[in-house]
Amino acid sequence: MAQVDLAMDERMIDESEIELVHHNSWLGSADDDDNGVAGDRDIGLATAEAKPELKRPPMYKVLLLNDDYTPMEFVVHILENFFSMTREKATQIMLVVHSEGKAVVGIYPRDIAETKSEQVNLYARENDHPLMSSIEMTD
Ligand code: TYC
Repeated sequence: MAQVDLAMDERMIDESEIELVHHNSWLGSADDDDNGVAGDRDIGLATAEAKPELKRPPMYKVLLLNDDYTPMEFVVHILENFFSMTREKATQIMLVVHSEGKAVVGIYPRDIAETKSEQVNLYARENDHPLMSSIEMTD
Protein backbone atom coordinates (compact mmCIF):
# COMPACT_ATOMS: atom_id res chain seq x y z
CA MET A 1 0.00 0.00 0.00
CA ALA A 2 1.74 3.14 -1.21
CA GLN A 3 -0.21 5.40 1.20
CA VAL A 4 0.84 3.52 4.32
CA ASP A 5 4.44 3.59 3.20
CA LEU A 6 4.25 7.35 2.78
CA ALA A 7 2.68 7.89 6.22
CA MET A 8 5.60 6.10 7.82
CA ASP A 9 7.96 8.71 6.45
CA GLU A 10 8.41 11.08 9.40
CA ARG A 11 9.31 14.07 7.20
CA MET A 12 5.99 13.97 5.38
CA ILE A 13 3.72 16.96 6.11
CA ASP A 14 0.06 16.43 5.42
CA GLU A 15 -2.84 18.92 5.63
CA SER A 16 -3.82 18.06 9.21
CA GLU A 17 -0.33 18.89 10.35
CA ILE A 18 -0.42 22.32 8.71
CA GLU A 19 -3.62 23.06 10.66
CA LEU A 20 -1.99 22.01 13.91
CA VAL A 21 1.06 24.21 13.42
CA HIS A 22 -1.18 27.24 12.89
CA HIS A 23 -3.33 26.70 15.97
CA ASN A 24 -0.72 25.83 18.55
CA SER A 25 2.19 27.69 19.95
CA TRP A 26 4.99 25.27 20.60
CA LEU A 27 8.61 24.66 20.07
CA GLY A 28 8.79 21.43 18.20
CA SER A 29 10.70 18.63 19.85
CA ALA A 30 11.27 14.99 19.20
CA ASP A 31 8.03 14.12 21.01
CA ASP A 32 5.93 17.25 21.20
CA ASP A 33 2.62 15.44 20.92
CA ASP A 34 3.41 13.72 24.23
CA ASN A 35 2.65 10.26 23.05
CA GLY A 36 6.00 9.01 24.19
CA VAL A 37 7.12 8.43 20.65
CA ALA A 38 8.98 10.73 18.30
CA GLY A 39 6.02 10.66 15.97
CA ASP A 40 5.27 11.72 12.43
CA ARG A 41 4.13 15.23 13.45
CA ASP A 42 7.33 16.15 15.25
CA ILE A 43 9.15 18.22 12.67
CA GLY A 44 11.03 20.65 14.92
CA LEU A 45 9.28 23.80 13.70
CA ALA A 46 9.17 26.82 16.06
CA THR A 47 5.93 28.73 15.67
CA ALA A 48 4.35 31.69 17.43
CA GLU A 49 0.60 32.18 17.71
CA ALA A 50 -0.72 35.12 15.71
CA LYS A 51 -2.27 37.85 17.90
CA PRO A 52 -6.01 37.83 17.21
CA GLU A 53 -7.31 41.17 15.90
CA LEU A 54 -10.43 41.67 18.00
CA LYS A 55 -10.86 45.45 18.13
CA ARG A 56 -14.47 46.56 17.98
CA PRO A 57 -15.32 49.14 15.32
CA PRO A 58 -15.46 52.66 16.82
CA MET A 59 -18.91 54.02 17.66
CA TYR A 60 -20.08 57.54 16.86
CA LYS A 61 -22.25 59.96 18.82
CA VAL A 62 -24.98 61.88 17.03
CA LEU A 63 -25.14 65.37 18.52
CA LEU A 64 -28.07 67.73 18.22
CA LEU A 65 -27.11 71.42 18.23
CA ASN A 66 -29.06 74.35 19.55
CA ASP A 67 -30.08 77.34 17.47
CA ASP A 68 -32.30 80.35 18.13
CA TYR A 69 -35.03 79.68 15.56
CA THR A 70 -36.09 76.02 15.28
CA PRO A 71 -39.41 75.59 17.12
CA MET A 72 -39.18 73.36 20.21
CA GLU A 73 -42.07 71.25 18.92
CA PHE A 74 -40.16 70.52 15.70
CA VAL A 75 -37.11 69.33 17.70
CA VAL A 76 -39.33 67.04 19.78
CA HIS A 77 -40.81 65.68 16.54
CA ILE A 78 -37.27 64.94 15.25
CA LEU A 79 -36.27 63.12 18.41
CA GLU A 80 -39.44 61.03 18.41
CA ASN A 81 -39.22 60.07 14.76
CA PHE A 82 -35.49 59.73 14.02
CA PHE A 83 -34.32 58.53 17.43
CA SER A 84 -37.39 56.60 18.66
CA MET A 85 -37.78 58.60 21.86
CA THR A 86 -41.02 58.89 23.77
CA ARG A 87 -42.53 62.37 23.85
CA GLU A 88 -41.39 62.76 27.46
CA LYS A 89 -37.78 61.75 26.72
CA ALA A 90 -37.72 63.86 23.54
CA THR A 91 -38.95 66.91 25.48
CA GLN A 92 -36.34 66.39 28.18
CA ILE A 93 -33.48 66.06 25.64
CA MET A 94 -34.74 69.02 23.60
CA LEU A 95 -34.58 71.17 26.74
CA VAL A 96 -31.01 69.95 27.43
CA VAL A 97 -29.97 71.05 23.93
CA HIS A 98 -31.82 74.35 24.37
CA SER A 99 -30.06 75.15 27.66
CA GLU A 100 -26.65 73.47 27.20
CA GLY A 101 -26.13 74.08 23.48
CA LYS A 102 -25.95 70.43 22.45
CA ALA A 103 -26.70 66.87 23.56
CA VAL A 104 -25.92 63.33 22.47
CA VAL A 105 -29.11 61.87 21.00
CA GLY A 106 -27.78 58.47 19.94
CA ILE A 107 -24.65 56.31 19.57
CA TYR A 108 -24.22 54.09 16.49
CA PRO A 109 -21.66 52.53 14.16
CA ARG A 110 -20.22 55.21 11.82
CA ASP A 111 -22.41 54.52 8.75
CA ILE A 112 -25.63 54.65 10.76
CA ALA A 113 -24.56 57.76 12.71
CA GLU A 114 -23.71 59.53 9.42
CA THR A 115 -27.02 58.56 7.83
CA LYS A 116 -29.08 59.66 10.85
CA SER A 117 -27.30 63.00 11.04
CA GLU A 118 -27.72 63.64 7.29
CA GLN A 119 -31.40 62.67 7.42
CA VAL A 120 -32.03 65.06 10.31
CA ASN A 121 -30.19 67.94 8.60
CA LEU A 122 -32.00 67.34 5.31
CA TYR A 123 -35.42 67.08 6.97
CA ALA A 124 -34.82 70.30 8.93
CA ARG A 125 -33.76 72.13 5.74
CA GLU A 126 -36.79 70.83 3.83
CA ASN A 127 -38.92 72.33 6.60
CA ASP A 128 -37.02 75.64 6.56
CA HIS A 129 -35.50 75.24 10.02
CA PRO A 130 -31.80 75.81 10.77
CA LEU A 131 -31.60 72.79 13.09
CA MET A 132 -28.32 70.92 12.72
CA SER A 133 -26.88 67.64 13.98
CA SER A 134 -23.33 66.37 13.73
CA ILE A 135 -21.36 63.25 14.60
CA GLU A 136 -18.32 62.69 16.77
CA MET A 137 -16.25 59.55 17.44
CA THR A 138 -16.65 58.15 20.96
CA ASP A 139 -13.49 58.09 23.11
N1 TYC B 1 -33.51 77.13 21.02
C1 TYC B 1 -34.70 76.78 20.25
C2 TYC B 1 -35.82 77.75 20.62
O1 TYC B 1 -35.72 78.47 21.61
C3 TYC B 1 -35.17 75.36 20.50
C4 TYC B 1 -34.19 74.35 20.05
C5 TYC B 1 -33.92 73.25 20.84
C6 TYC B 1 -33.57 74.43 18.81
C7 TYC B 1 -33.04 72.27 20.43
C8 TYC B 1 -32.67 73.46 18.37
O2 TYC B 1 -31.57 71.42 18.78
C9 TYC B 1 -32.43 72.40 19.20
N2 TYC B 1 -36.90 77.75 19.84
